[in-house]
Amino acid sequence: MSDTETGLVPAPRRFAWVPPGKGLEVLDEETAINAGPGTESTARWLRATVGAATGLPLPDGDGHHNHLVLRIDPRAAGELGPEGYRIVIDGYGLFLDGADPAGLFWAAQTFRQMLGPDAFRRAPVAARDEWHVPCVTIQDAPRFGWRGALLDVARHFVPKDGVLRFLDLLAAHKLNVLHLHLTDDQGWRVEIERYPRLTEVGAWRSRTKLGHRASPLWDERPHGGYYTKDDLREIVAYAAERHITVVPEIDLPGHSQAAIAAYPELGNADVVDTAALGVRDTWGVSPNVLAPTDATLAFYENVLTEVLDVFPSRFVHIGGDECPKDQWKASPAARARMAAEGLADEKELQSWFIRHFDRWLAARGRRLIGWDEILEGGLAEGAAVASWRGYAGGVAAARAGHDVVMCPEQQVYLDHRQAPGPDEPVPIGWVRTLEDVYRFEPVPSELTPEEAGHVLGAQANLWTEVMEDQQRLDYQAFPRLAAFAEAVWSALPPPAERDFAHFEQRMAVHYRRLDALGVAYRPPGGPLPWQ
Ligand code: TNX
Repeated sequence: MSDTETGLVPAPRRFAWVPPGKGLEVLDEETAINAGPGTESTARWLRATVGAATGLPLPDGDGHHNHLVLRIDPRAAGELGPEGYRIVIDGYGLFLDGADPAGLFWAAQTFRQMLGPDAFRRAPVAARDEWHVPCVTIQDAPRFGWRGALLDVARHFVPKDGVLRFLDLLAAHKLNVLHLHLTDDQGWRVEIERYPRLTEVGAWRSRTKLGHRASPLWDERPHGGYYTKDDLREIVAYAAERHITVVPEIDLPGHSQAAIAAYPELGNADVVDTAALGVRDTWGVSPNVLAPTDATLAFYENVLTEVLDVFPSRFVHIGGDECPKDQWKASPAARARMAAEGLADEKELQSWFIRHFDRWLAARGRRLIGWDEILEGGLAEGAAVASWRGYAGGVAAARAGHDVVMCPEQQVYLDHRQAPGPDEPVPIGWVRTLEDVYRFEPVPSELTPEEAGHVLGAQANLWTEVMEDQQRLDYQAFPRLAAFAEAVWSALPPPAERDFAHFEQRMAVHYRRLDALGVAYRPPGGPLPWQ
C-alpha cells in the first residue's frame, strides 16, 4: 500500500506504515470508544458520522483492546503544536491523541478518511461486519491557525441547512474559519431586533439581473431570506462543536444599499432620494453608501451590539471594501463632517468610519478585520487586513505590524471559473484552475520572517452572484476547496516545487468521499451536463 491509496487530503506532515506488513486494524460490533477528558465532542462526532455510516454501535468503553482511544495530551502540545495530533494504529489498538481538543477533532477527520469513502455516507450501504483501517502512525499539525472560507449569503441567500452542511464540509477538510458575509447591496441577512426593517425590507428583492453588466436578462423571480438570531446561534454552536469559528461580516460604509433601502436616513439624502431606493437587484458596486453622520454610527453600533451577542468570535469583519466616494464628494453634509473632523479627503472619511469601529470593537474585547481598502486613508490601530486585491495590501499591513489574512482574488476566488471553454457555467471571466489553487502560497517571499508572522493564514472566498443554489455552490467550491485546504494545512514546498500529480492521485480517492457526501463537485473531466 502507498500513501496514495489512503488518499489523505490535506496531506499529513508525517505518515508511516507500522510495522511494515503488519496489516489492518478492525472496527466491529465490539469496538468501543474510550473517550478521555476533553474529548467528548469528538466522540459525539464519531458516533454521529462513522457510527451512522458503519451501523456500528461504538459504545462507551474504558479499556484499550478493540477500543478507539481518544486522548488530549497537553504534553504533546510542544511537540505537535496547536491543533496538532498523533494517530497510532499498530495492531494493538487505535489511538488518537490531540495536542488540544481541536487537534483531536482533526485526528478524527483523518481517521474517517482512512476508513474509506463509505464512511462518509449517512447510513450503511451494505451489510458489513468489519471495517478496516491500515496500521499507520501519523503526526500532523496545521501550518496556519486561520484556514477559512468566505460564504456570501447576501447575494444569494443560503438557507440554514446549507450553512450547516457547508460547515461539515469545511470540517472534513480541516478548515476552521467560516467568514459569513451577511450584508451587502443586494440583501441583509441577519435579524436585528431593534431595526426590523433591515430584514422585513432589506432581505428581499423582487428580481435579479442575470450575469454581469451588459446582460439584458432578468430572472423575474423574487429572492431573499434571512437568519433569525436563533438560527445564527445554532450555526455558531454547530461550528464550535467542529472547532470552527464563525466570523460575521457587516459590510460598511459601502455595500450598504439594502440597509439604506430599509432605513433611508442612513444614506446621503442630501444628494440622492434615498427613500426611493430599493434593495439592489443588479450585481456590481452600488454608489449608494452610508452618510457619515453620528446617527449612522449609532445605528451601526446598535446593530453590532446585537451581532456581538450572537457571535463570540474574537474577530469581527466590518467590510470596508469598494466604497465609491462620489456621493460624499457631492454631499454638503459629508463635506461639513470632513471639515469638522479635519479630514483631508474622502479616503480619510472612509478611514474615519473604520477607526471608529476599531475603537468600538476593541473596547468590547474584539478585534476588527476589514478588506484591504481599509489601508487607504490610514489603517486603524488594531485592525487586521483581509488582502483580496492581490498580496500588496497584506504585505503593506504586515510590514506595518498588522495581522493579515491572505485571500488574493488571483488565486483563491472560487467564484471565478475553473477552466476556459464555452461549457463552464460561470460568466465571471478569470480562470483559477485546481492547480492554481494548489500552488497558492499565503506568505509572499518578500516578507521577513518577523513580518511573515503576521500572516494568520488565508481564506478562499465564495461570492455568490453566480451561485443561486447548492448545486452551483458545490460546483464552484469543489474540488478547489480541497486544494486550498492542503495549501493552508500542509507544510508544502514553494509553489513551483509542489507535487500536483501526487495531489491528483490522492484526489482520486477523495472524489469518492465527496460522492458519498453528495457534493456536486466539478469532475476532473469537465462540466456536468446540468450546467
Ligand atoms: C469583489 S472581494 C468584491 C465582492 C464581489 C467579488 C466578485 C470584495 C471585498 N469585494 O463584493 O462579490 O469581487 O468576485
